[in-house]
Amino acid sequence: MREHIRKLKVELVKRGLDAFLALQNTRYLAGTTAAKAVIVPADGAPVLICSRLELDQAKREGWIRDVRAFSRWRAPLRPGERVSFCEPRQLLVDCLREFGTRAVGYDRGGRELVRKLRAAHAASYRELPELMLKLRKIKSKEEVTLLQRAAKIAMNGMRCAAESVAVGRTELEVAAEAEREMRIAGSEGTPFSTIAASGRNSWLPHASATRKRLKRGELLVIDLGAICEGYVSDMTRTFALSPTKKQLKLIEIVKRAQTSGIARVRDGMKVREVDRAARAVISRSGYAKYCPHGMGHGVGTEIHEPPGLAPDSKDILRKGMVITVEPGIYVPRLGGARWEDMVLVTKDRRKLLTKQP
Ligand SMILES: [Mn+2]
Repeated sequence: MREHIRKLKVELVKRGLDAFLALQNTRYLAGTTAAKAVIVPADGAPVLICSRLELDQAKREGWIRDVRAFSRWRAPLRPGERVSFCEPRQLLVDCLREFGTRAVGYDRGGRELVRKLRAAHAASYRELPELMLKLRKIKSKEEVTLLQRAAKIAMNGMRCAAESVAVGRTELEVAAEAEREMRIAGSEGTPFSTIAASGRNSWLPHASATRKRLKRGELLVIDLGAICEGYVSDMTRTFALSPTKKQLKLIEIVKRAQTSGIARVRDGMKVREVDRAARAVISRSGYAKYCPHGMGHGVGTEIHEPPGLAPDSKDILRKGMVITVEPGIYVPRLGGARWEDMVLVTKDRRKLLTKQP
């Protein structure tokens, strides 16, 4: 995915910057979690900065060839091991000087560091938190493949969770069954704490699993995801244990809302139209006041990425975006219900990466 660096270089030239300092989007640019920082010159080869501890990992996993390691203290080195004994900041300054940079962009979180860099290397530094997010919104073929793999694993996890749902089991047991399956299927971890929220927990949209046992007459929201080479998936289903008609109705509404939202997903569509279409179904059924969140979000190396699906979204869906559509209704005492799938925007419409069972 060296094309991530190519894409960034194009943006740098457009904005008249001669380098970008990434402190947050390091995995996206370098292909490894070992990078502490990545410097991408508009013209020239990128540099990966890492601690000595992670030098081998950075070289093995990443695609950036120029890897520079730091160690804050002096220590004996292995034959051939090249390490600068200094603060990481010093390595950054050396690189910026080497490139002769005069206009540097950087991503979120670098303010304090940049204040110090500025004192050591005079240049104009511009915080550009949106730049990397903008690049990340459109997924490459390779990224889609990884997201698809993560999505498939999530579907398997969900199937296992569904099979383990029974009165008397704890939420944690159900979550564990799903996670075990996903681990064995190749997931590197979970992008968030697996949610298995039953009864009174089900109407808390972000409750995670507890030791609470599942009981009759409860709704159970299971929200889970997998990670494949850093790319994550996200999927939610709602189960019912001897439900009332009203509870079943709740599930039916979120499913219908989701179908309505997904039907709007295509290249060129306003993101807020997808939100509106899903939300309208909930409003028509009288549950608008129990619907506190957006109808979905982008997914990539992070679980929540732009574009966010909300009534005030400014984004337009573009081919290559991967989003979730996840209407939810949370009614105290009755129960919570949410239905979530991942959708890829394609040239002609859409493709579901997770599917309705
Ligand atoms: Mn989600």
